[in-house]
Amino acid sequence: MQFELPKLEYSFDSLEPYIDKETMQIHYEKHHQGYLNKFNDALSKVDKKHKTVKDIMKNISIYPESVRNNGGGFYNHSLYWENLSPKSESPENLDIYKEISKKYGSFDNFKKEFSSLALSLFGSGWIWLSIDRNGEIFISITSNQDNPLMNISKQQGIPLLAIDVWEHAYYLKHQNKRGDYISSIWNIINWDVVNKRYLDFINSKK
Ligand code: MN3
Repeated sequence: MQFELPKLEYSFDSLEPYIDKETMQIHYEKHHQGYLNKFNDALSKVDKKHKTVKDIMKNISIYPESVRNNGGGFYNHSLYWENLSPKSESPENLDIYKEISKKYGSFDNFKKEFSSLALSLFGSGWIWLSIDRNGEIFISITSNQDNPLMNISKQQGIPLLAIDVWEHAYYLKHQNKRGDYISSIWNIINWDVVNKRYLDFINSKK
C-alpha cells in the first residue's frame, strides 16, 4: 500500500498576501511530494508493522531514520495545509478558543508565546499546539520533520495546529524574517479544523 498526497482544498494563490503562490506551489508539488515519494520508498524496504501514518508516527522508534524524516515530512505537511485557509474566521465562539484563553491567560498571550517559541527554534523545524494524554494543551517545537505524535518526542501529544518554520515555507516572501511570517500566519488559520482536532480528542475520552 502506498500513501498519497492529500488534495489541497484551496488554490496556490489563495493564501496571498500572507503566503505567496510560488512558495505554495513549490512547497506542495516539490517538497511535500518529495517527502511522500521518499516515505513510500523507505516503507517498501522495511517490515511495515502499522497501516496508518498516525500509527507509524506513534511507533516511530522502531523504524529507520528515512521513515522518521520522510514520514514526518509527509504527515506534518498534510496537517499544515489542512489547518490553513484563505477564509480564516474568528475562533471566538469555539471551544478551543476558551481552552487556549484559559491556559495562556488570553488568546493574544497565546499568540505571543507561540511566536516567541517559533523564533527560539534553531535551524529547521515546526511549531505546534498539541494536547497531551491528560487533556492539557501545550505549545512545542520540534526539529527537522519530527512531530509531537512521535514516541521519541520530548513532549508528546496529538497535534492541533501545525506550523512549518523551515525557511522554504516563507523565504521567497519574508526572506530571513521568520517573525514576520509567524505574525502574518494568524490571518490564514483554519480554526474550525483546529477546534475539530481538539473536540475529536475530548470526545474520544468520553
Ligand atoms: Mn515544509
